[in-house]
Amino acid sequence: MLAALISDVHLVGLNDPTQDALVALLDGLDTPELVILGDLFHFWWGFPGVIDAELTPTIAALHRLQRRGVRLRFVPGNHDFAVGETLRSLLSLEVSSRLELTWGGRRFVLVHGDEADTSRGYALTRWLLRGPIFAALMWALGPVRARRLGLWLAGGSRALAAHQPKPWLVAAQRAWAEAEVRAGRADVVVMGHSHQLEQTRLDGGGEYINLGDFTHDRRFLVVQDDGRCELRAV
Ligand SMILES: [Mn+2]
Repeated sequence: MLAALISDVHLVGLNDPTQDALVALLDGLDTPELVILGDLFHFWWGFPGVIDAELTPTIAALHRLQRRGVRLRFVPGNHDFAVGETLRSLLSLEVSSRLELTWGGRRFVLVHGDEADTSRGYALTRWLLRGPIFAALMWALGPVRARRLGLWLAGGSRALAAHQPKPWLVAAQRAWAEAEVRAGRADVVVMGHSHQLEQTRLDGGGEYINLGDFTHDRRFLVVQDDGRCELRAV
């Protein structure tokens, strides 16, 4: 096995059984690489040197992985886009919004998946949340109140439980993957974000995989030595 991939865990806190499941998965992982494709955290705004106490089991588990020699990479999602620097300083992992890797002779393009959402409303939200005004607000609030506001904006854990994949987004993501394959940039495109678990053979020999929603599906992807991809249950 060459790598494990996971996304959309949407960790909330210590009382979240998803965090226990994730830590168990990480501690049992026997791949040389782990790639996290965003929204590992339901909301975390990174403040230098500050670890969100509610998320310490996950950080500790990632640290144990790293000590075992597992290479970690993180593609930020739309819920944890501001935590890359903090993770990088805590874990010295690679942070990138798009990864292009070759495993077993197959070329992989790895993204969070919100780049497929070209709707106006999303573009505006993304622009606002990633802009200097929201950042200034977060800094003014400090870690505790930033967490409270962020989780409220993210919809809390109850909204997450009721979350249904949007059919138009699922279609847009598949089309985005097809375009990458058609342009000759990828043999396999993997993403998350829509929470719609999927593994599809594309016309022209490509493959599209969506990692779904770890909260419900409890799946992760394993890339075998020959580049074959296998969605596994925890
Ligand atoms: Mn997302």
